Amino acid sequence: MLQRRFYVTTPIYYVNDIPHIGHAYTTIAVDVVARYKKLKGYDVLFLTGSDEHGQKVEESARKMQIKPIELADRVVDRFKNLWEKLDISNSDFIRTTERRHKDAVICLWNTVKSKGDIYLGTYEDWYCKPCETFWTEKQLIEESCPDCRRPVERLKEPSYFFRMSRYQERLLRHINENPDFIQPESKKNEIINFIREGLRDLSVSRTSFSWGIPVPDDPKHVMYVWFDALTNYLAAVGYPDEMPYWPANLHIIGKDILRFHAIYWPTFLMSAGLPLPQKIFAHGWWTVEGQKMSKSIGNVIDPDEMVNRFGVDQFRYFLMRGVPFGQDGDFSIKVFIERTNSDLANGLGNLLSRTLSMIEKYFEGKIPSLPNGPYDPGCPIGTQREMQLKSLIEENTGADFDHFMDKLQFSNALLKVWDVIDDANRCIEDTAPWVLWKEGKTEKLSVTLYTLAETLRIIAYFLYPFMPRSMEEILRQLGIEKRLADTQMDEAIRWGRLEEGTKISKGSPLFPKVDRIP
Ligand code: ME8
Repeated sequence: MLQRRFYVTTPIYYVNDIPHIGHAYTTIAVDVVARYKKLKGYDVLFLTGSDEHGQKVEESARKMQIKPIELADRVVDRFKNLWEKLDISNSDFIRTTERRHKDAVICLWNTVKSKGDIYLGTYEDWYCKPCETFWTEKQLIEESCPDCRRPVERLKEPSYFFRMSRYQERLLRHINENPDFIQPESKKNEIINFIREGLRDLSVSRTSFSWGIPVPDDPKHVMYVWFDALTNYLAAVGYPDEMPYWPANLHIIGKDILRFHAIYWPTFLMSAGLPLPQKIFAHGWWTVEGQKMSKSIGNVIDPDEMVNRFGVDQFRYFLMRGVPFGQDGDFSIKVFIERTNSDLANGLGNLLSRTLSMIEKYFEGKIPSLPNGPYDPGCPIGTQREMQLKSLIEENTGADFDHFMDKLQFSNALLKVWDVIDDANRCIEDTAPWVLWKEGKTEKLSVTLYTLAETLRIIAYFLYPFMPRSMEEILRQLGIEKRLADTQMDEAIRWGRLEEGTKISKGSPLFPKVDRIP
């Protein structure tokens, strides 16, 4: 059977900044989606990469007295190392300085030009160098860039233009006819309003610097970085050759770059006669302890350091659970530690260690058997409490969980799983296995512990996209050899798959409690 494909991307990151929490956030979110879709049986292509051209990179390199490509090489190494450290499962990493990318960009340019959509004119407007963006007088805020509030400069130069205005009505129609195309809803409305104000033709070349892809037949011009950068999504899937993975199912980006993805990109694609991506999702921004994150304030959160201090899954979990995806949020170490302790150390970690300790103590470290009919309402040994937990897991990990994952409501999906974890911990209190042991009620005790162990096994599948390393470890401690990464979940999560007699292998605590800031 042909596997269903799923193509998901991160933005490609600029190489004149070092990786921070913003980069980690987008990339972890895409990793969660990619791992989830893979568990669901999709053939997933997960693309990330680096955006290496442009005036900013050229200038940063000049200041450092190195070539732009040397700067890019260094920063790309840092990104790649970080992705490894964060257990990012990308299938490809595209660099805009690679041949395959440049060829694709040139081809897209020529195609758009052949449609009559590129012409030579003169550009004059306000330009924000740090954002690589032109602004009209009207858009400026207090004479500064409306995005970053830094000073802008007046630029006038010959420039090629893309006839974006031609696509205004078609784009609006597409957005209206495809309600999921731009998400979340509030961001979609911003884009609709922006388009309604009128799309101007877009300047797509520069003559004021040279670090970029030269315009075919007019090498004084290099292409505008966004024309260059956006094309990465096509280049990686083989454009202009056959592209089985195109159109992309999902571009996840930060809210600051939605306009480029939801207006420029679709109009380029329309001009080239290519199908549009299915969904563009813009996530919110993190502030840090209530303040904007910035190098000058010195409050930039370094993901590398977070992993060293607290652990990779603790960091991944917090970013996905802390704030509803799509909204802005505040990053505070105090809240991070509180959540790590409550949800991971006391919640999930405790459930695992208590369950496995009791299996060690009462059943010589082997998964106990299930007597006949333990989950029938009339079971003579009385297992209503265990039945209740089993029903909850079936309810909470069914359609609702999938719905939340498909809508990228990660924190809601996690809440569903935590309902089960909390109930499982309560089930231990309610059934008091230590009393059953003392009273010699072994049959009943085996139902309780089987139910808890099976709950843990199933939970591991649902949390795997978020915390892959720890969930592999849970399965290992439960004595299961198969790796989650190689499994499809729909079959595996059926209740009762955990085999009686499996030898468990308890390890050290999965999520140690954080007593103080390390
Ligand atoms: O924009 N909180 O690259 P970039 C959350 N090269 N997210 C944040 C953040 C914060 N405080 N700060 C930054 C580019 N981000 C282009 C993309 S794609 C064809 C080209 C996010 O390195 C930001 O929203 O500036 C963006 O998604 C990414 O980190 C930074 O991308």
